[in-house]
Amino acid sequence: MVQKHQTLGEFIIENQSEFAYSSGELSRLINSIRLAAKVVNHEVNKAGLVDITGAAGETNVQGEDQQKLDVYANEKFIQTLTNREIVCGIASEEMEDFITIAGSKRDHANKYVVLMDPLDGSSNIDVNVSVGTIFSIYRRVTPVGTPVQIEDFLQPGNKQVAAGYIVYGTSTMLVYTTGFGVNGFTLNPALGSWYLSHPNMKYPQKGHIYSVNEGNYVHFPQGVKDYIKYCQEEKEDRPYTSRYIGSLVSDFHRNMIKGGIYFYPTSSKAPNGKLRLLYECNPMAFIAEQAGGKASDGYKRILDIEPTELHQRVPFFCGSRDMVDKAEEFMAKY
Ligand code: AHM
Ligand code: MG
Repeated sequence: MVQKHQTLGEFIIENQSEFAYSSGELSRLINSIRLAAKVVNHEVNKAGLVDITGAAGETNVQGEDQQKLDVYANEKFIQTLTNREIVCGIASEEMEDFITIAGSKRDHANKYVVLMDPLDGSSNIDVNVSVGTIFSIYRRVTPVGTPVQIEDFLQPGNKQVAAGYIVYGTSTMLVYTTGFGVNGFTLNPALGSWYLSHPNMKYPQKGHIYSVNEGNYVHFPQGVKDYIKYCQEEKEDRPYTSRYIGSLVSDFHRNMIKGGIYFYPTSSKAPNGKLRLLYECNPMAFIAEQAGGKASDGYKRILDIEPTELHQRVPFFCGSRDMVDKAEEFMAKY
């Protein structure tokens, strides 16, 4: 039974036993993420003021360097996770290489690694449109007590122990899964508390929204072109509605609630697609499956892809099960 006005803190304590290897460490890790998210949210909400205090990359009136929001978000998440001594390594879309966190005792005793896209939807940052943060958590595969290695990060998505996103939208929400369904929490900015507003989120099996950057149409493979034409055809419950924000987190969030498909396919300009497997596709795929949806590269399950490099890109089709099935059907024809 969902308690009225349950906070994220209460929810974490109540559900701790469900977490894999429940030593409380993963709970503390989620706690740190919710803290960093609040700090970043505060800064994102002030983003419009940058215009009057000096643009990113410039010096403001106090003589301080203005930071780009994505760099700021990256620093805040890393700082929070490092200070609280919870993880042994972090990889981020913002950094070329992963970082190793030895801890103050320098014993590399922590067992989780975090991979993240600290501020996704970069083209929307300066124009007051929703952006998001995406995170993905794995248990390390190398022995505790030694520095993390690249193989701790290059694990297939099906090994994730938790994943989530924060959407900085009309309200700020944190949505996450530890493999026992998906729950969404809304921030009350006055109190700084997250409340369980969307318990047990589920994709409608069938949706009516398709989200893709159609400006790239001429560069898409034939299967994608045909699927787009199918979405636009006047037949049965079609044409579908087209909605594309250009922030994966926001497009995904809307589609999960209303029913829809998001896709960023390969194109002649981007032969592997644009989105990153480790920071964007795997966490979103884990959440999608936990919400009864589906995530594919057009042919096979995203979560089963064996990663070969940190910044690997893959085509991404994600959303209501029936819609992703249909898109795969079109892809399989070529
Ligand atoms: P980013 O990590 O540089 O922000 O890129 C990822 C974003 C997604 O959030 C979004 O869905 C997509 O890129 C939009 O790309 P495009 O402008 O090519 O449609
Ligand atoms: Mg991104």
